[in-house]
Amino acid sequence: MPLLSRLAEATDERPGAIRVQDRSLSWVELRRAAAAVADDLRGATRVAVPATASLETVVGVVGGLLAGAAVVPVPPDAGPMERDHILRDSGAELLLAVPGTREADSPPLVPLNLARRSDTRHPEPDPAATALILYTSGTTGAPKGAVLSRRAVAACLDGLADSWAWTPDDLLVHGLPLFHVHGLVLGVLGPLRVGSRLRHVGRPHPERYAGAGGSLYFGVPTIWSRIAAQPAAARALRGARLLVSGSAALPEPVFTALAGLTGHRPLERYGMTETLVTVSARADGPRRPGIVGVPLPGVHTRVRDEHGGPLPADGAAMGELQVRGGTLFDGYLNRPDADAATRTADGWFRTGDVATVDPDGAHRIVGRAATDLIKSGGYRIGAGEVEDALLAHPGVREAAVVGTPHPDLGQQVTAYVVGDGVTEAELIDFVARHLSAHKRPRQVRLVGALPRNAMGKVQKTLLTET
Ligand code: MCA
Ligand code: AMP
Repeated sequence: MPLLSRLAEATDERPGAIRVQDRSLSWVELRRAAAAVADDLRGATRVAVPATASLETVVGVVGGLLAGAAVVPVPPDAGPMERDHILRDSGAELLLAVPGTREADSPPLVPLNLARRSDTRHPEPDPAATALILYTSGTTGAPKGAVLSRRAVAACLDGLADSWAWTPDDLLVHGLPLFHVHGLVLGVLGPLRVGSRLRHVGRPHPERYAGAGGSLYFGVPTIWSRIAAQPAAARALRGARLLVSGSAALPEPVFTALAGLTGHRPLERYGMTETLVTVSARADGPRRPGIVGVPLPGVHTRVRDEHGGPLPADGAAMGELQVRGGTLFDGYLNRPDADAATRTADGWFRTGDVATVDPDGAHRIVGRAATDLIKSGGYRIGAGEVEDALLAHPGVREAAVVGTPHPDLGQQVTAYVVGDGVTEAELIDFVARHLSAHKRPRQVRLVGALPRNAMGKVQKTLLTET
């Protein structure tokens, strides 16, 4: 079934089906508003959308998809360095002008007016066409654009609908950012494909989740941990059907607290920007702390040792998780070198995550192979990108960035800096202005020297031991 065929055929005029904060559209209104955007985009192959948590973003993204363009969401707080990179690297020909769009150095703007309507029927693009280019951090350098086809997005959402028994009767609630797989693919395109209603609460504050009356809730572990810390908000979720956690490991104490307060054992699932969601617990299956479930329909996984040899599914042998199947991306835009590094000779994608598999097929993510990818609040942050941003400050001579444990965020970005007359606050602010604010170090430790080995390479493990 084509990616947006349910929306394209929609006749449901009931108000409030797709709501972001305090504004909403019916299914038919969304189809007609998005078709008006698509009319303006005809012929464009790549369109950038400033991805604020707003109804404009929903209409802009859907309009781009109806037009058959590849949509490039731009994080709304991306500093100039990151924004310019995304716009230039993606080759976006147009930028949808939602309120707050900055106009300097951007492709031509197309105004986005939610009041417009069109009944144009846009022809369905080839399923192999690109739906989204999502920028994601690697261990070094600027973020890379992961090219995701319409077919891959549809395969992932159909797999999740099956796994979670997600139906048009559901009301999905979340407050996730709309420039990543979690909030945008699962959290916006999911309801549109399944036919369920959506309520995006703007920011993921516990009281907003509590007041939303949903059946299906999405959150990253930081959000679930904050909800568990507010028992009244957590108890308000008792009427829900399914609480889903992903993007980072859900700590066992949070799992247990949520289960006690809400009466629901949270359901964990695992994914990556490059692979979409590949492994998930099932609504009708067991939900155990630390277990991210079983491969979605059409997805295959295997665990390999450091020499590429097979490891048994005995719940103990740890190795790199590798995946293949219909949800995988088509590659990194303009980066064949990076592509080659992530594929095995026999065509499997190397996730870089370390996993075990139980005899019954249940997967457990036990860590990451590389320490230079940090997960903070569910955001993936490359140490190298933050180091480059710090080194652009004239008072910074050397910088090494690591992830350190944080009770709320899972990991926090911690920077070790050798500098001349700089302060911690000044450097945190400097990074927040140049990159997305969530990439800023939460702590900067000013040191006299960085520990290096005989080759001159920074020994990051020694930093975190001090
Ligand atoms: C703070 N802010 C600043 C500064 N300090 N702005 C400028 N300069 C500064 N020095 C601002 C921020 O812009 C933000 O503004 C506000 O302060 C707080 O930001 P932050 O620190 O990020 O908030 P937080 O409360 O600590 O965030 C926790 C969070 C967030 C809500 C859990 O981390 C989050 O939304 N995480 C979700 C990540 C996610 O969706 N990941 C999915 C990728 P403002 O309030 O205006 O924003 S993973 C994925 O897609 C895969 C496939 C998967 O498996 O799901
Ligand atoms: P991103 O590309 O931002 O989606 O980040 C993907 C990474 O998030 C994966 O490679 C994992 O390291 C991590 N991740 C996602 N879901 C989970 C989960 N349920 N448990 C543990 N780690 C996860």
